[in-house]
Amino acid sequence: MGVCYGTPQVYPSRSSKGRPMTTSATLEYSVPGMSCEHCRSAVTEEVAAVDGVAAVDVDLTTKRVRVHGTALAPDAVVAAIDRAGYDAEPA
Ligand SMILES: [Cu+2]
Repeated sequence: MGVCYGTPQVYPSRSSKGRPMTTSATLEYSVPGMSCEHCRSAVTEEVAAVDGVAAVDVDLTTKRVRVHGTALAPDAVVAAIDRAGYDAEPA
């Protein structure tokens, strides 16, 4: 006995839509040596060249540098600030 209703329909799974495994993050540093627009552009220029950096925010009032990006390497950011001529402390 038994009735065959045909092959069951199989819907293709769409779950393999791959997204890159990168998480965006913001790093913040205290750079007390910054005092003017020149400092701001020097730091911005160096940090913007670091891999993964999407945006650099320099606040001269609080002497903070905020770095936005994906897969950021904190060491590389600190090194870039150092290249610009300033000391960065984790904030
Ligand atoms: Cu300056």
